[in-house]
Amino acid sequence: MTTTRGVLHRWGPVLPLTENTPRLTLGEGETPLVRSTYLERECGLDELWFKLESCNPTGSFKDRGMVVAVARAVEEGSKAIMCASTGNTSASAAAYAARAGLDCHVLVPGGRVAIGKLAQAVAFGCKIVEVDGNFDEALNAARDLTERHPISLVNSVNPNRIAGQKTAAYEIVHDLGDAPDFLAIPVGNAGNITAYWKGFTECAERELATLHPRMLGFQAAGAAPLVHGEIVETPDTVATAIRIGNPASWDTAIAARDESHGAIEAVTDEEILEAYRLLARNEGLFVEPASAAGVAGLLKRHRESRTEGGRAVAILTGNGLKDLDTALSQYEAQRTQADTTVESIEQALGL
Ligand code: AN7
Repeated sequence: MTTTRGVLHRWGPVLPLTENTPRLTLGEGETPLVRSTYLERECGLDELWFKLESCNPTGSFKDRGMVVAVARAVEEGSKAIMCASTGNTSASAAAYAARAGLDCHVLVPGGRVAIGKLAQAVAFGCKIVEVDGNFDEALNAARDLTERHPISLVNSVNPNRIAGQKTAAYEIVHDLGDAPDFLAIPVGNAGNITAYWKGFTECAERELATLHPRMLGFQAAGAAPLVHGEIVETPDTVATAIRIGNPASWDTAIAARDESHGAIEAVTDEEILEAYRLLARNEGLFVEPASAAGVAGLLKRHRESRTEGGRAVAILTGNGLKDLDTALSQYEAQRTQADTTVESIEQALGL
């Protein structure tokens, strides 16, 4: 039996599909929208909801767009796909390529991809090239390579990716009964903020929603080109997923900010890691560092007395299991050893 879940099945009418597009799926989309029990107050909001994009098949939001991009590549007769990636795009591309029987080539910045994401790409059997450069340089190379060879580029410069990712906005509107007042989202290559704004705009046009959310995008302080209005040549942040200095969707991200009367702001690595710990410890939500940037931004705005209540949705873009090095470096102090006697364990636990 084939599954009846998935982005193409549920959102086909709003996607660029034809009757010949294979209905590819790994069960992506329809991710939970979960109300905050703690951070809502800390952020000065009437309601805070988390969209758990970490629940997608490869553990990040990338699957929503990748399923559309790969299905269209198959339809067009493509035999291979390529992407540059800070990790999650490569994991997703590799999974859907494996599913569809395509070759997959990924270019990643050497030494700067979280180990879980690399492990996924390895498991799905794609060809991985670790380039001696950052994401932006790898994306330039991928653009050149896919012009020279019959390989489909599946970065978010491919409009099918944006189309697939916009379905998350439709799901939020469906689940809440309207658009929220604010959408908090981490920003790297800026495809996702572009996609959500497209989705919310369409929902308003189709009269599924009565309002447009204010888009609040957050970049890491060491990789904040959209905040400063200039390319960052050597981006750096603990949130390696968003270590991007020259976002491909620059103009559409700025348009989303301005049309929605929103903002794109920077959060420091310390602020990101604080939100990362609070999400896990106080909400039971283990996300990767980049995914905590949106929540870090909401916390910061409240501390600076720049919030006004209302209903917000924070997009938790990727799973904490992807970046175990960061997790273990944050939590080491809570681990103790004991032998197997009750007394020893009581002592270790302080009982
Ligand atoms: C967890 O995988 O760019 O602003 O190559 O993995 O749409 O780029 C990942 C980005 C946020 C930023 N959260 O989204 C890649 C890549 C997580 C991410 C972002 C990414 P965009």
